[in-house]
Amino acid sequence: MKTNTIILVLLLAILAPSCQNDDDPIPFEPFKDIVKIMSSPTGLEAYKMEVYMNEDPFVGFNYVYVDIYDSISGEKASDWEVTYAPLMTMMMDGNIMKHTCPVEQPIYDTKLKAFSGASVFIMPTTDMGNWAFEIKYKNTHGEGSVTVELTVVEKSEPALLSFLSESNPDMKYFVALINPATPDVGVNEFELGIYTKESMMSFPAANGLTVTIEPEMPSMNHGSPDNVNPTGMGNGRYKGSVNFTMTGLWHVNMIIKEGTNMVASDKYFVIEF
Ligand SMILES: [Cu+2]
Repeated sequence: MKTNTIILVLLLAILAPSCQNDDDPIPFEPFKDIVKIMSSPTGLEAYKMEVYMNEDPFVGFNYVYVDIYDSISGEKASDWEVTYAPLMTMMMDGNIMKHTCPVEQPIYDTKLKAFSGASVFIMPTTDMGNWAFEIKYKNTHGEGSVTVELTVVEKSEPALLSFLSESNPDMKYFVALINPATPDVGVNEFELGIYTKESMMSFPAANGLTVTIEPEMPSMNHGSPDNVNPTGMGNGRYKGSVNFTMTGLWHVNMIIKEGTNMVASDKYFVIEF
């Protein structure tokens, strides 16, 4: 009996490589190199939750995908209400302090067949502070949450800039580089996420800003033609394009204004490929 089962499983694996196994009944593979962060029962009936990211969590804009499905029938919980609540607990001057970070609340993506949102981690995990990523869910049967501890690392070239507005020193801004995620020679999509800090628990998206970009190759003292300034798309996102005429180390200089007020005139992302 057991041998038959093993043979059957092997046969299924050979005949249908994408066939599901008991451990992972609904493979979620929207991207090639996606990272599975965790898998957990939700506590509601047979529903299981799986959390995925494009790469290990880093300081900057991280897409976070949540797949919730009935582990018996395979049915997706597409109509559930899902919210993300990241929280850092850190020691500061001998006191315990808690804060969140900018978040794009997830919506169900019918193409991915999973909830898709984002978390903009503003600090790395250290000995003095750690991130707990809580995923709250609600459906007609009840509600609850699953929390996953995340180790957030700083990238070698920062993917997030934080600074005070040049015209308003009470206003803190966070600018995340979303794209190009994989830069290449030629025209690349250039996308930013811009947020402010209202309080330790509120980091709203900053819409209505004017962003001007100018790429520069500092080692060779040249720029590039045909760049398109990013324009607001809502949710604090700004999309344009940047033209890298050769490989190497580039600075993408930015001027950010709110109306006539200067927010930043000397900030840039370093992109090397
Ligand atoms: Cu912190």
